[in-house]
Amino acid sequence: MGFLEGKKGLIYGVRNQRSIAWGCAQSLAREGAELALTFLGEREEHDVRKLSPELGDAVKLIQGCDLTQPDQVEALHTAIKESLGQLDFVIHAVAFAKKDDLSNPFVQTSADGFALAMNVSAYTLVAAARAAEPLMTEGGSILTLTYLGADRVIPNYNVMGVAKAALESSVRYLASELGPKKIRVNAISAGPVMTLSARGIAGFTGLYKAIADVAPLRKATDIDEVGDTAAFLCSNLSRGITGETLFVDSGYHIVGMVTGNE
Ligand code: IMJ
Repeated sequence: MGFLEGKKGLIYGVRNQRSIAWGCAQSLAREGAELALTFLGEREEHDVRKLSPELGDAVKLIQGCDLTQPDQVEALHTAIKESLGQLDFVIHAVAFAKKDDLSNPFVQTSADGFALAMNVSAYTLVAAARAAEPLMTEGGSILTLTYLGADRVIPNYNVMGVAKAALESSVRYLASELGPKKIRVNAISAGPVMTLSARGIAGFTGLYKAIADVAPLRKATDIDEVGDTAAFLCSNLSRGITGETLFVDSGYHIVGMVTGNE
């Protein structure tokens, strides 16, 4: 019997089979959880509906939801109440910045580009938590995805780094407020993964390969590694952990200097 048997959760951010959210969905389904999945547009709906049968009968609801649209968030939670009844966990794997803002110098970031990245990549966690709270009647676990670029300067990450810093801080404020209701809020800081969100980023392939040379575990991060940690953080096994950012990155973030003799 899986350690998430009887648990019900919502996952935002499955785009295709490479998505980190898909790695999470697979691990959670394997451990016995029932799931609701969301999609953004028509192309995404097609892909999510094609993928979900791979999870057997774990997926109970697939519905469109743009987290920046309050009416869509409300409609989603009405549907979840009908199909799942309650929520034990929510996984937020959502981010967006304008492509130009991930290649131009950071100092050139426009007010619009800054606000867009913040709204989609950080504020949507607050919106997701607010909507989920009334359905988390027996406590719950809220999880988001972040990246080292929140703390350190990573080439081209730019405004996304600022948004991820806001996201990680939001995790702490939400954890503090929702803790008394036995709702935990945490983040996984994943190492670079070859997803749609990473492809086409200038210099990404070089950076991705470099990780395998210098990270303590000498390998790039896979979505199943992130998924298994997500399953742990969504389960009772992690009941003492909240407000935390947990790195799933082969240990890359502890490395202080690389000499070339590794
Ligand atoms: C993204 C940009 C620059 C460097 C990057 C990344 N590195 C990594 C990523 C080193 C690992 C991927 N990442 C952690 C992200 O959070 C990506 C967010 C993202 C990606 C895109 C690409 C397409 C687009 N907008 C985007 N917005 C956010 O138009």
